[in-house]
Amino acid sequence: MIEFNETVYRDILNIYNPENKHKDKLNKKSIQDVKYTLEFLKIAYELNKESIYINYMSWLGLLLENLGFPKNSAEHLHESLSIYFKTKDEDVYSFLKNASFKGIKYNRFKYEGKYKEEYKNYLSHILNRNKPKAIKTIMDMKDQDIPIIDIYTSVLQPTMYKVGQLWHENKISVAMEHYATVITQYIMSLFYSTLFSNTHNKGKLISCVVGNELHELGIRMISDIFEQDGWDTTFLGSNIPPAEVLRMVKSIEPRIIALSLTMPEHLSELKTLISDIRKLEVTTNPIIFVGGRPFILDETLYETVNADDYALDIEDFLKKVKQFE
Ligand code: B12
Repeated sequence: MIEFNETVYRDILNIYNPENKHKDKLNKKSIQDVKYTLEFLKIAYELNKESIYINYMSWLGLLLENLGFPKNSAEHLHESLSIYFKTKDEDVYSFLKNASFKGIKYNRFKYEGKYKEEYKNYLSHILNRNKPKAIKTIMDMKDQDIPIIDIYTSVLQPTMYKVGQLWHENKISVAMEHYATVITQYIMSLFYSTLFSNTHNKGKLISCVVGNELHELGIRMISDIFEQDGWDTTFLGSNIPPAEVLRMVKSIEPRIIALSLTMPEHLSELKTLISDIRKLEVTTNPIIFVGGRPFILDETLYETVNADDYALDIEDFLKKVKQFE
């Protein structure tokens, strides 16, 4: 177990950026970067998953480059961490030595799906903050009887991924990310009269986001589509205390539990929650699925948190639960 504090951050920053002497305005940002990097290193080390660290560092490399830092900043930070841990912690040092990410490129998002035009229009209306046109683009699809699952997976989801990429490239602000989320959530709520009018003939499903993770759109989409597909869903949203999730599982006795996570720093909490759910006496013996960005990037990660399975997206999840219907 490695513990970090302000002194550790500054010691590493001194190796990473010795000339800076904590004076210029980049310093605050650099301290933050060291702090986040250590959080990712910690979780990757504790779960013994190099991929978490490697994915993060290649993502950070691009972020720093887009913010005007030199091209190889992430590699330089990695070397600084290695120098620091060489004398401080042999195990972390050897973990870092194996977790080489040299040459690993961060994949930029590109969408080539069947509703490419609608996707492009929706994205551009959002970026231009044209709410009426954004809503109209989607409502026109609804009026053409395009299935909601297609609208979710082929327009709303890729738009959000693209918004994330634009933020990563320093082309839009966090506020725009929020705005895109709010519009998308509003549009999703317009489907509710259609989504919730179905009968429940497939069993109960509980879903939520783990820890104080804020990313909840993906699991909300999943819950909506499962509801429409005949599941009796209970979506608990985000920021729900683990004890409350356990209480809900015990009282509802679902067939499926769907736990979502986007930021890897919540993986330990997810692992603990799964282990606590398994200790409950629930007659339905629920199947625990996990999903979200880290599980897309590493297909064996679900085993590390002791989940029963994972799915990449709504369609993949629908396919995988067929056997439990
Ligand atoms: C919207 C958004 C936000 C919103 C979230 C609002 C909300 N209420 O949800 C806000 C602005 C709050 C936010 C904050 C942050 N974000 Co953010 N965010 C995004 C963004 C743009 C879209 C997320 C989304 O809605 N995706 C669309 C849904 C439909 O896709 P999905 O989540 O992947 O879900 C699908 C699958 O994963 C799967 N799935 C999901 N859950 C489950 C569960 C089960 C059981 C199963 C089977 C499947 C499954 O099925 C879903 C449907 O197909 C992403 C970009 C991206 N690539 O995702 C960044 C992104 C995730 N954020 C990022 C970051 C860095 C942050 C911040 C740290 C900084 C910031 N940008 O503000 C904070 C951290 C907040 C926190 N503590 O959690 C990074 C993460 C990078 C990394 N290293 O991991 C991303 C990737 C952006 C980027 N390219 O850099 N964010």
